[in-house]
Amino acid sequence: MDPKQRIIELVNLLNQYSYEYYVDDNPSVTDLEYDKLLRELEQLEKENPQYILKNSPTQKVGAKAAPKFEKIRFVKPMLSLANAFTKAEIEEFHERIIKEGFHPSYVCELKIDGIASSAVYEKGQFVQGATRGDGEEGENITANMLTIKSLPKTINELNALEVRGEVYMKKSVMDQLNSERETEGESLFKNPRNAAGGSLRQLDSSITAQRKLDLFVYTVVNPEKYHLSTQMEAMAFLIKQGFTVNPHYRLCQSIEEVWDYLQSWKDKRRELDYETDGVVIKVNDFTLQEEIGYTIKNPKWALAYKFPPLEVETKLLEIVFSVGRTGGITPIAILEPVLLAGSTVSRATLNNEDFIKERDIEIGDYVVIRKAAEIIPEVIKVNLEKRQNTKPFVMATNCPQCGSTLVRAEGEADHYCLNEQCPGRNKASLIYFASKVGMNIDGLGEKLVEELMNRGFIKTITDLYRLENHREALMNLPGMGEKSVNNLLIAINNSKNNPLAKVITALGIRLVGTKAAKELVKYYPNLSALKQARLEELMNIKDVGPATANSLVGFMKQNSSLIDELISLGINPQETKTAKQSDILKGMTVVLTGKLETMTREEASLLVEKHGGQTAGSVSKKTSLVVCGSDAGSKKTQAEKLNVKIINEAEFKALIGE
Ligand code: 3BA
Repeated sequence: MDPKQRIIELVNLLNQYSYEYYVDDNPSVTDLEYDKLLRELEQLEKENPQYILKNSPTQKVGAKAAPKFEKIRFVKPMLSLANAFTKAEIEEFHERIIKEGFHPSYVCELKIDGIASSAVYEKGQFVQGATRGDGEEGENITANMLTIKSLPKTINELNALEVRGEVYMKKSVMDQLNSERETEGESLFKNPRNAAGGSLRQLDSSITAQRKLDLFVYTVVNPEKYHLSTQMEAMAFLIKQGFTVNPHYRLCQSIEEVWDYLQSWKDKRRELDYETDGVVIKVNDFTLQEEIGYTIKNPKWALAYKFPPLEVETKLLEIVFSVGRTGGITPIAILEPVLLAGSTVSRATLNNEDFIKERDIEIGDYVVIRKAAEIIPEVIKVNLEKRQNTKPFVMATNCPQCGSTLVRAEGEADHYCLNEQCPGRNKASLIYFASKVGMNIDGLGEKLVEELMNRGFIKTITDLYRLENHREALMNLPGMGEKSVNNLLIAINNSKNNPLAKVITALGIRLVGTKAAKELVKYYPNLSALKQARLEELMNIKDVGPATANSLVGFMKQNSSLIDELISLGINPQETKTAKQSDILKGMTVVLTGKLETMTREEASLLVEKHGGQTAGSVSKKTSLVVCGSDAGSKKTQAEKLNVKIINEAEFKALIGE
């Protein structure tokens, strides 16, 4: 291709990727791929300097900052790091320094895969937080940084101080959030870096607070002001001020020692509870750093060594379709088995039809798969250079399990099987029902559910509680002795004692996960009550939006006899802490106003309904009662004028017997 054309193409691609990376926190290519293209561009520009474009990524530091936050111009720009992938590149880096007559010692630090950020202190107080943005201008995220527990809000140093480091999310925290998000039907975080970036760029900092972010600090800006002359001293100073620095930094006297350090972390890094993508190597002495100097973008005294990624290429043999409990269809890649991050992988998700089409993936292609933290492996892209004799992908038109026609609603990415009796859906529902988030039935995993279904012992969840009748036959199943059958039946029987919230979750109602179930049991003491829940009632509950309310009501209507059957089989937990129900407000119209202390307005209005009343938004002659919280305004005045009875929150609670 003509170099001018290719340069334009590369600049556009790289700019798009860096936007995805910095702004969306949702990169579509790997760092490795990005770096490869960047090197190609650098080479072409070197050979054809007349074609260097103004917006080329080689001409600026990083990408543009996102628009939502106030911009902050850094006093000293936040530079970026030159990358190295091989031992030769590390030796080259060292040689260049030696050639200029320097003989440095190096500090090695684990490279935390997070979001580079800055924190400014004045008179010992944290006053400003910012992300790196494009390195010249960052985003003001002070409110969000305040939610980070490991960021000290006050320090002993009273001179103005700016420190820089990496905001990150622990792997364990992301896994916890993802398992919650999964049960709530929300999209999952791809990796801790995306999760940290997305959480840090929330306009509502109460959301950031829920994400439990952390921070490792590694830079003191203007260290001479604090009489610091080396990186080792700077780290000690940071620790003394109460910052968290990553504890695994090490002073190395030679480049061989640096290499040993890198090797020692290559595998060990998997055991850490945070993601690292490499090691940063820095000249220890600050005076020496300045003498070695900078390029436009990078300090010449530092280098980022990147670990080999947790991604591999393998052949896509076939695409099959799996059916989820809500009927969602997921294309699954059947792969030539490969070792990835310590385990053999032969299946990976392809998410949905568009995902495959956008990436131009065909059957027989070589594809790159990735395992991010604990999530199921995912196909991320195709290697078109190796394409040979492939077959195009065709989306299924019928359910692979029951054959019914699949539908894809407008604006949705997923195809659905709508057959309530679909054995595939039933199987997925049963597996979910027995799983840890559901009824937590020990010993009843995917394999056994499948076996029991195939042999006709169970069709739906209620059949589990009748397995007792097949005790003898079960003992004849391959691999099942008397003891394991006993244990299974005991575990199934014990599951009847699960609290109501777990039973609700186990039902696998779309959008009703652990969180919503816990909310629901506050108002509905048992399954029968939940069966009769009304749409308007449900929509008043915190964490239950209109879509969830609709899904729940729809489920109860469709599965009315299933619920009755569960109850008659003894799965009928009672919630004792549920709000009471009465007719005490029957026929009354209640207006709520002002700020309530022990409940939200929504919860109060739900209580009114539970006790037979209805709520209204404004006070009129028809109003029976006004409940006034603090700072009540015009509604209280209006009530006084119309002589409507006014009570406070405590009186309201006494009235309904709470
Ligand atoms: N050290 C990232 N840059 C780092 C100060 C220099 C630097 C990093 C580092 C430039 C890490 C580039 C963005 C930036 C502060 C500029 C580290 C890590 N050192 N340990 C040498 O753990 N990810 N990143 N951050 N200034």
